[in-house]
Amino acid sequence: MIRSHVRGLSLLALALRLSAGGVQGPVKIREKDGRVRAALMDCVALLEPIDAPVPLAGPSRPLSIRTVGKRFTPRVSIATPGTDVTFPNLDHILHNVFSVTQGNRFDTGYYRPGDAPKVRVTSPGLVKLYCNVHHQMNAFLWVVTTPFAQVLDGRTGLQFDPVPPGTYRLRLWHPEAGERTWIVKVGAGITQGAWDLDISLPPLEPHKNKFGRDYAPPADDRNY
Ligand SMILES: [Cu+2]
Repeated sequence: MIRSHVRGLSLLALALRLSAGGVQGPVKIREKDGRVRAALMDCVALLEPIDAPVPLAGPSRPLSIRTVGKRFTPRVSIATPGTDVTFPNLDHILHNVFSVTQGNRFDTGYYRPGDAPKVRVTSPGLVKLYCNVHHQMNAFLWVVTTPFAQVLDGRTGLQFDPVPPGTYRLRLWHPEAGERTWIVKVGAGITQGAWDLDISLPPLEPHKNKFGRDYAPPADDRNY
C-alpha cells in the first residue's frame, strides 16, 4: 500500500517534470439579484483527471472541524478517503456531529466541552454534517481522490499549478449554489478560464435530526 502510494507520487513527479501545465482564472458567485460576491468563501474547486496521468491522493493529514459559538469551523473542508477527522468542542455546551450521507454515515454521540471525537471518512463524495442538538449548525466535507482540490476561501479565483497535461473535469461547488462542472483540457503552460456559480439555495438546507425527525422547538435549546 505504502509502496504503491510512493510509486504513484514518483509517477506524478515524473509527469510534472516532463511537461507541467496548470489551470487558473477568476471564479464568480452571483447572488439571486445578480450582484457578484466580493470574495469567495466556502467554495470548493476540484480538478478530476478524466484522461491524465494523475495518481489517487493518499490519506490526508488528520483534519479538525471545531465547534465554536454553535458553528462548525471551518464550515467547508476537504479530505481524502481514510482521513481521520476530529471535532474539538471549544464551546461550553454539548454538541453532536452526525452524517446520514450514504457511504460516510456516523454519529459522534453528545460530546462535552473540551472533548474531540474522531471519525474516519471512507467514501468519496460530499458529506453533510449536522448537530443533533442545534438545528442551525451545518458543515460540509468533500472527500476526494484527486490531489487537485481547494477551498477558495478569501480568493477571487482558482489556481492549480503544476498539473500534468490531459483532460480534466473541473467541479465547482458552493453550499448555496450547488455544483457545476466543466471539461478542461490542460496542455503545457497555464490554461486560462473563467467560471461562475449562481446562488439558488438557502444558507441552511432543510434537514431532519439524526433520528429522521423534526428538531425540537428552539425553546428547548436553552438546556444545552
Ligand atoms: Cu451543536
